[in-house]
Amino acid sequence: VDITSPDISAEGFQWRYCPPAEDDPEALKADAIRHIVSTLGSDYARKKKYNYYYGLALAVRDRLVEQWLTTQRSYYDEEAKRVYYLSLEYLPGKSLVNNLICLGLYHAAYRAMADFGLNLEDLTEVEWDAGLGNGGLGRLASCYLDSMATLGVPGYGYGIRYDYGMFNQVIENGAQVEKADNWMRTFNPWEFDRGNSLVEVKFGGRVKRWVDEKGRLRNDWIPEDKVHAMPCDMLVPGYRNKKTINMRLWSARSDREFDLNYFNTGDYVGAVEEKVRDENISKVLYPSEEVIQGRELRLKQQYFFVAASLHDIVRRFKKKNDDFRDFPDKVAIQLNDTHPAVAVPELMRILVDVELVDWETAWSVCEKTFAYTNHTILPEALETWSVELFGRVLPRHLEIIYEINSRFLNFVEQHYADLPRAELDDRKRRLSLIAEGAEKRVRMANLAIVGSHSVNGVAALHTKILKDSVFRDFDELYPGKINNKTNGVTPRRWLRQSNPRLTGLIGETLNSEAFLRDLDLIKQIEPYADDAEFRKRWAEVKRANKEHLRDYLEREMGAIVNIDSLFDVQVKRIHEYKRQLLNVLHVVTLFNRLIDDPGYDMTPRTVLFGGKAAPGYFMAKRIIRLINAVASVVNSEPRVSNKLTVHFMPNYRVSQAEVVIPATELSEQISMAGMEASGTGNMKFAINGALTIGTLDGATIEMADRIGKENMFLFGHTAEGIENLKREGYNPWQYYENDPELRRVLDMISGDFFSRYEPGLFQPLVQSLLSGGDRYCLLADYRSYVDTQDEVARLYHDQDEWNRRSILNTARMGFFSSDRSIAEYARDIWGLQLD
Ligand code: T68
Repeated sequence: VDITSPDISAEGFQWRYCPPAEDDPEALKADAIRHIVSTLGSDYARKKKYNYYYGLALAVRDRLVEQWLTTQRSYYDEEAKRVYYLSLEYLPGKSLVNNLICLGLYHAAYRAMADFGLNLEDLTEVEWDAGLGNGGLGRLASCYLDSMATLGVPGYGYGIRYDYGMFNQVIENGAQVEKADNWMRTFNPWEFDRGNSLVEVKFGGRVKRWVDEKGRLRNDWIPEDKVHAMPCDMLVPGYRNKKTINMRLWSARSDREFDLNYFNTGDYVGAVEEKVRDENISKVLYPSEEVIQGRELRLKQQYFFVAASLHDIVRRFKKKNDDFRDFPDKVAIQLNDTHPAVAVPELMRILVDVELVDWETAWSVCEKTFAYTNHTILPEALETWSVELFGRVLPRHLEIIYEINSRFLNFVEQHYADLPRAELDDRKRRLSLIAEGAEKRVRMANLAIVGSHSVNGVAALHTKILKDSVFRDFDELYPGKINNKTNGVTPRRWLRQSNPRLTGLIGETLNSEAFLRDLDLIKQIEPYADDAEFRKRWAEVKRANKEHLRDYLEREMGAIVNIDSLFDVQVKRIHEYKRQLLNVLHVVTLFNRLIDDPGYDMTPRTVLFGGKAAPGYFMAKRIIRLINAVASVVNSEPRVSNKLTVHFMPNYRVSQAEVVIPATELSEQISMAGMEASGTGNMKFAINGALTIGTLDGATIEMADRIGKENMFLFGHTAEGIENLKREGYNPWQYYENDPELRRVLDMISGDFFSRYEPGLFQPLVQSLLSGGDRYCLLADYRSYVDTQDEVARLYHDQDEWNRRSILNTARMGFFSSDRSIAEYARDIWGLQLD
């Protein structure tokens, strides 16, 4: 490879502007070959991608392990305060390139593979995306681990090693079909299974109460079932800082193998069946974002990983400590949403029942240790469990929750002693950890709030909504407890790895790669927005990324797109509140304009959609069908060809995002204001130079504060505007009747223009917008959206100005690095001093 070549290829930039550090291709080559032979038992003479991917990955892993050991030893010796991130979901995606970059080995590996006649980027096709999460919440957890490692925070991620992660989405006849994600079928080189450090987790049974020899009342949990949790560690390196932390995922292992009774009674098959049932706990990720179904297996998953993790945390604490009052000085536990909230009663159980700490002390330890992050205000996503089910699975924890609640309600009673009785009772009803009603339910959010010293939202608007409405009573009771930590994304993956060309251009211009660890430095490219030569190179990078995506689309789905068209992209989970349907209404509007007036001077557009629908979410699945139906009509209509094409990209996932985002020119962030807690895709696009068309929602608002409204395309009602609209009695029909362009689009969709062979197919969608009341106010924002899209189209004609704004977008995104988020968590919530 000619490293001086002025080419625009990804590698060209990487060679020149990301100076190699530990550049040693020869050592890597030797280690890769050794692993191909000794670990895989394969022949290195056969230049199979498969062998070389694994050989290289294992060679990299050797280096990671070494860093990890030194890092952990030093945290142990320093008795550093540990930060535990408890999350039911992670979305690391692929690891090879990330790990090479973080270790400073990318060039060495590239050259090593080139010497073997292989291309490093091709090898990564062999790697499976680790998709152990649904969407934003899981990907945020992975960005945060990356930032903790990079900032030197002694962090650990705890979660579940699902055998089946997020399903693979295939599109058959325009509809989503789910296929199992069998990621464990092939050997995972990034994982260390620790079969000899199993942790026992109990379920069910009863509580035995007795008085011990010292006269103390004791509560012992006599479980009905036990399952073993096996730790699987995946290492997470920091960026070129020699630090590595880990993500410890638990896998369920039956302990029945050791239960000879079953075999003695001769019921061999019965014994194996029960063993399988136990191991089901970590079998599959629940694929629904934002909607919680109260399934017993889900509660077992939550408790399973919480119990195993707390056991591990307490064990680590006890190695150097014997007084639990010191626990909060040594341990911080962040709860990623309420999914791990059962950690609160579990730590109480360990302290009170097992370690015999008195209740008050134990409770104060809990409060100081835990902190809770909320990710949603959707009412259907606020987790509750029926008391009956909870008590059956976790009898002792239910008792503890009742005790916490009774003490808490006493405190409320005293705190509001001056309030009239009826008002006080109302307040207590709202604050209670138990919702009364036909069926009593445990409110996990209330439990998490009461058991934590910090409750945070994930963007300023979201936090304000938590304080003013969803958790208002708690905000009054505990002033200051609810705080904001605006989300961020890691520039290592979302700039350096996904967009090497842009990274190269910025690196060359600033003559440094320091912006990858301090993203604020990226503002130094701002003056170049007015430099015509720089703008030209900026545009060349975008074009090369578009070509890369074009090739990907052609290869993966046979799609043909016009490289000169505006790449307009909406990729995220399919949900009504995210309003993919509004985007479709715009597409059909453009289609009509082109059909009516073949001479219509339209900016050519390629509209791309991607995202998974929860398998049981009827409306979301119907939206996918509509997108595909519209795509097939639009793409086969000669009168619009070359001006408008639409594609649904199947199986959106981390590795696909890495291809799509750098090639995007227009980022669609069009949720109904007040609904998207933060969004993180919005940040990834803007960092990569896309302009945003969006509502004033989530973190998009804070992006606008920094990028400048004039450099974005903002439209629609604000959160306050939506509130007013609904208060005054929102009537979608009014928009239908008064806007002919809108009416025509809705009539086409309900009138089977896109469903000729399946009459009525899309009526539920139109009905939800009209007779259904349009819960997410698409019609109220339609006109403003379409007009703003027209502005987008006009600006695209002025490529110079477009590129200038694109540069300003990137330059002003420094705040949205997850390093900044993690530094804030460390300072305000975890009580850590960072150097
Ligand atoms: C997302 N939430 C928010 N939830 O929607 C998004 N939920 O605005 C925010 O940027 C992101 O979190 C990070 O803060 C989710 O992704 C889930 O995935 C989920 C999964 C299971 C149950 C409920």
